[in-house]
Amino acid sequence: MVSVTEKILVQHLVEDKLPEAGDEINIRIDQTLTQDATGTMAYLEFEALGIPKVKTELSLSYVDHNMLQTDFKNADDHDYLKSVAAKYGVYYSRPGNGICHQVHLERFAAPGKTLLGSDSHTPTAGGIGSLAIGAGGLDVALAMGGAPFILNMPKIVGVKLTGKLQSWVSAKDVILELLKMLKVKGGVGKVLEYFGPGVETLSVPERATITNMGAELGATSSIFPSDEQTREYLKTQGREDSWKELKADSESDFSEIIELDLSKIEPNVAQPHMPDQVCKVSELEGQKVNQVIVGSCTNSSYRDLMIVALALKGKKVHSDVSFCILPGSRQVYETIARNGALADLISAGARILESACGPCIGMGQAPRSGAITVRTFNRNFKGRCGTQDAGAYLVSPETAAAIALNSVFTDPRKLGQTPAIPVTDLVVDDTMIIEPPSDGSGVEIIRGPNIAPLPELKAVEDEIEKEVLLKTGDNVTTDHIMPAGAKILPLRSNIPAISEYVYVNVDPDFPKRAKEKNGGFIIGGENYGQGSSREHAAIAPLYLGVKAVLVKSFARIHKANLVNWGIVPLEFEDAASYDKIDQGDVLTITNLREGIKNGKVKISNKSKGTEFNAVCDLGDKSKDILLAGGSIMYAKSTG
Ligand code: MIC
Ligand code: SF4
Repeated sequence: MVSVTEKILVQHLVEDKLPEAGDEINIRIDQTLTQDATGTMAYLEFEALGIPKVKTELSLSYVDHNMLQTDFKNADDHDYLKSVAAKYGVYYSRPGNGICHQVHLERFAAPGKTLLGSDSHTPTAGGIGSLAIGAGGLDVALAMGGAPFILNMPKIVGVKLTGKLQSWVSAKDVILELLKMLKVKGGVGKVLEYFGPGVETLSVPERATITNMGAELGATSSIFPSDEQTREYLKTQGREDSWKELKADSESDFSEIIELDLSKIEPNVAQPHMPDQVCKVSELEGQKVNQVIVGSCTNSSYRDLMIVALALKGKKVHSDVSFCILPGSRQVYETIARNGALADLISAGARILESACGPCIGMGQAPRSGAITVRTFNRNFKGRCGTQDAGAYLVSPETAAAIALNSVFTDPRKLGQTPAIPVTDLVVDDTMIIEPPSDGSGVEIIRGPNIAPLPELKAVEDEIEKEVLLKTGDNVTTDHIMPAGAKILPLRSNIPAISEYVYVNVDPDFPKRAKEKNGGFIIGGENYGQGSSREHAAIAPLYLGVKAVLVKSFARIHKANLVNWGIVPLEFEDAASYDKIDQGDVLTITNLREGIKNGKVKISNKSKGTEFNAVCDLGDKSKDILLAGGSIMYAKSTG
């Protein structure tokens, strides 16, 4: 036992022996978090479990995504979340208190704890030495009910950091460098554990920027050791008592080691439309930019906003740029308001938005047609910003500041001497977090008219003969499958309504066709379902009748979501079979249940007169869950 990851796992494993990479494992979850866009579904599911109170050490419900209140829907959902939290013993972080990952890092995350969150960027808390994993809402609901979380034992990859970052280069450039090396599926089935002498040069918020974007690598989680930097951070939060030291014993047992010399890293930028399309900022030097936004769970800490404020102090944002700022939490917001940095930002011409996800999830600030928009966020998938033909780029706060001043891509090292970030007392005030009553049984749950029942769930059928409804390529994201944005997100608690938007930006006829054909198959390439944890990318296709998804490979969370909702996840045994299927082909599967149990399914392509095999690569418990028709059906059948 050597790594931090293994040390935490050993303390939380339900099994009594340390598993091999790839084995199905069950881990106890200490803390859970939900956010509003996935939370409404997660709490509806929790209610369906019939458990009177959460069984975790700590569960939190954050409201940060569905913040624009253009009609009653989002506000109704906020009240549902508030009442359901009080009833079941969940802390409720009110709208305006900040982005779940930022607030959780500040106020609750702790070294050595396991955290499961219904958001793919939950590993942000790995910056403080917590083993934090993103999952679908149903998995989080089950964990709140005290069930262990099932996952395949990841490989533990060591990332050895040496050296020290240059001036104007920051943590975002580090993770972009890794994305350039490993690409968006490079972390699948792995935990990235950081170690080495470079670690102590990074503060906890900087580490959290790196672990946050491990999600873009597809990693199960990312984690830093807990050291003096961690203790220092916890002290600023008045939580030093949560500190304990956690470090890897030796580097010899990592399954693989990646070395990164921090001093060699230059300012990086991810180009449209994938976070791994990384080049140096200097390579784009001089190209025109229309919009710059600083914020999101990746880059909105006190440190990040201060560096921007200091870079802009006494200067003006270029007149061709729309420049927005979103402080990651009310703590950050109030601290920069009190120390004057907010005034410097306002004076420079920044548009200040509330502490929330906002433009990161297309909830406002969509750029103009054909715009070049530069953001400190983590995802730049096509159309995610709300404007289909905009080109979205991802950068560090330093680079964002340099571009805002010049309206063209600018290497921030041209900004001159790096300003020192003043050490300020952070404003610690938890009054926007509502503690649940010790007995919530009398609390009445408030339900708006936008809350619709879950779709009908059925055990997996033994024979399926259906059409291929859609054939997609590699790296399809959950934003493709189930888009977000200001118009669609308010429908997250209404599956029939949201299902009308499945795949609309890829093929606007998909929902209509799926219903007309009475359901069918989806064919995909590598890394299918990467990105968000949204289980709506499984539930809404299920509602439209999708029975199985057949791909070259899956992203972890989406595959688990398919199982949880009884859609069969299949992978081509021979990737070449992918080329021999077309949209509209009729596929037949007989003995599907037996095939799932054996892990191998024979499929006939009736239209082409061919046959091929697919693999159903799941652990035994996951197979039982799938066969039952998903986790809810499984929970009912096992009492
Ligand atoms: C995202 O960044 O895509 C989201 C919105 O935070 C999602 C969750 C969701 O779809 O609600 C995520 O990353 O899991
Ligand atoms: Fe919110 Fe964006 Fe972070 Fe998702 S990635 S949690 S939308 S800030």
